[in-house]
Amino acid sequence: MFSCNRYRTALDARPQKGKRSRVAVVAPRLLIVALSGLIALPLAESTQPVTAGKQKKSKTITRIFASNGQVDIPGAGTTGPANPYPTTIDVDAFGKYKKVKITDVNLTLRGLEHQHTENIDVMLVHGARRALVMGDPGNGTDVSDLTITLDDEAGADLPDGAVLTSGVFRPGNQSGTDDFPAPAPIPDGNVTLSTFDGANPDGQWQLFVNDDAAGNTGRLSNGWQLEITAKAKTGKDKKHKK
Ligand SMILES: [Ca+2]
Ligand SMILES: [Ca+2]
Ligand SMILES: [Ca+2]
Repeated sequence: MFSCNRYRTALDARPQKGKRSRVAVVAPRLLIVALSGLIALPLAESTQPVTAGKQKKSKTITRIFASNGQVDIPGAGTTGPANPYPTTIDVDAFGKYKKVKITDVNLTLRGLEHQHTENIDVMLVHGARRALVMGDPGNGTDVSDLTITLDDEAGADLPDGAVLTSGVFRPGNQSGTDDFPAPAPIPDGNVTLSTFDGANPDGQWQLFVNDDAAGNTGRLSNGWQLEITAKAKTGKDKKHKK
C-alpha cells in the first residue's frame, strides 16, 4: 500500500501556477466494503486550485480509486481470462465540476504474483477508449507480492526478458498483437495511459486481464487502483465543496 506521503510528494513537485495555488491532502479514509470487494473505494483526495488568467479559472483534482478484490490469473485452468473478467471500478466523483477532463491516469496492480509473468496481458477500458497497458512483461521467474505502477511519466520501461520487480514503469506491450476473450473490446493499438486524456473520468473503468499461455498461474492478491488527475473549470455558480 502507499502512504499519503507519496501523493503529497508528487503534488509538491508540480509547477505551482498563480499566487493562490495550494495543496490540500486529505488523509485516507475508511469506507464501507461490500459485495465481494469489487466496489470502488475513494482512498484519498488531493486538490490543487489553479488561477489561470483573469476570467477563466480551473482546478486540478487528483483522486485515487481501488478495487480490493483478488483477481485470479487465469480464472480457471492455466490459460484464459482472469476472474473476475473484467474487474471494474465505478468512478462517480467528478459530477460537481464543470467541463472536467482527464489530464493523467496511473494504474497500479497490487499484490501481483505469477509463476511466469510473460503470460499476462492487461487492457484498461473506459468508454470507447482502451489501452493495452501491459503485455508479456518480465520472464519465467516465479514472482510474488509485487506492486506494479504503470505511469506514462515513469523513467523505465517494463522489463522484457528479465525478472519483473515492483516499481513504476511506462506502459508497454512486449509481444505485438494480443487477443482478449470476449467481452473485451478488440485492442486498437493504444498502449499509453494518455489514451484517456481529455475524457470525463466518471463512469466505469474495466480492467481485462488475460493469461495467454498454457501452464503457470497467478493472481492480483490485492486488486488494483487508479490515480486519476483531471482539470475542471470553476466558476462563481459552482464552487468546489470540501
Ligand atoms: Ca501476450
Ligand atoms: Ca502519469
Ligand atoms: Ca498461464
